[in-house]
Amino acid sequence: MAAIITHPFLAACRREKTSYTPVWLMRQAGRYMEEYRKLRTQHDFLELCKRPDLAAEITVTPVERLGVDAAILFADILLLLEPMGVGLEYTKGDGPVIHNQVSSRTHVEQLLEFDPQEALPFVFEAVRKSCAALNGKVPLIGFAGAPFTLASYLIEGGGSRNYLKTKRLIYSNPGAWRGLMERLSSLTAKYLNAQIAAGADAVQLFDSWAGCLSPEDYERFVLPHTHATIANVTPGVPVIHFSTGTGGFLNSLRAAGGDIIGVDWRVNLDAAWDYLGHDVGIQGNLDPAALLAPPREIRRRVAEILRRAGGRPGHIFNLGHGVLPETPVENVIAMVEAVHELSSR
Ligand code: 1CP
Repeated sequence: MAAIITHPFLAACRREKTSYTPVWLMRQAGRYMEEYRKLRTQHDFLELCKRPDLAAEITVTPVERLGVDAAILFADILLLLEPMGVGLEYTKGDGPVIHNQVSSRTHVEQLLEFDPQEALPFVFEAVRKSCAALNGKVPLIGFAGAPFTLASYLIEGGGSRNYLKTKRLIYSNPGAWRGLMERLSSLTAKYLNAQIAAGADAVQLFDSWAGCLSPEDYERFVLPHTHATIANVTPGVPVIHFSTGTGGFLNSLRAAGGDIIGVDWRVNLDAAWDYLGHDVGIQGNLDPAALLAPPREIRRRVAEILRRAGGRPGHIFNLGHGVLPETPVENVIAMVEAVHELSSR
């Protein structure tokens, strides 16, 4: 246990000095990895999520293969939506689909109530199995979707380009929107706390699509609900609050909470950190596409981000979004090595 407490990832979450900058990658367990693609030929995605033995294996493999400083649970943000009775499906090539979309207050009221602990036992078993397999080598990050990003999937029925259905509901039916966000906010906090109770050492909240909003809309319609989620996370457990495309309202992301704010590559890391204030940590922010470049160029870009972080405590190196399926695994390894080597102090 002592090894975990002093691990660089958790020290960085607390903005303590570390001997090098810790690094992990969003989607480090995914399709760019041969081991994962092989498992996927035998099992569909939801089956992998619901088999704790396989989910734990997928969680641990990248830690061994890449030398990263944290593991992230293999699961998906949309698993929490399935017990609401909305009909979740992962279709080949097209990503996730929600069959019964939400477009009115009646729909919000029809969403089934449940306790995450009882409805998603396989997630918590995967956390326990992952922790056992990691055996204190690196911490385990649990995660959930933030209320806005989850709501957008419920309303759009999948990914979206412009989030028009979501915005229409916000603008034309603010009561239904508030009801939906309150439900998602309390559910998400319970879900994260159950992952923590099962052994997760830190949690990340993914607000992947918040960047489609104006600063004013984020502040009025999202911030209070994300704030409520984060405020209800078990005290003392680090929270990473991640989003993309939100460089124009990082102050509001900060106000919503989190020990570490995750930023993408559309903003320079030093400018983002100045904007956030140096009394909060930062995670990021290499463009995932940079991992398609030759290793020498990857190293140059890693050095540039470390220079912008300025050796200040509280930087966790990551991509600005998930690893792309086209990424060569050797390039990921080169990135992790470059971060460790160039940040050693
Ligand atoms: O094998 C496959 O075809 C499934 C691909 C896949 C994988 C590997 C999906 C479907 N989800 C995942 C795992 C996953 N999802 C993890 C595992 C841990 C890791 O290694 O990081 C995590 C943290 C997520 C989180 C997630 N799911 C997010 C937030 C992060 C992000 O990328 O912004 C989102 C938006 C989802 C929804 C989702 N699930 C799957 C896909 C392809 C998507 C995105 C679809 C879209 O663009 O709307």
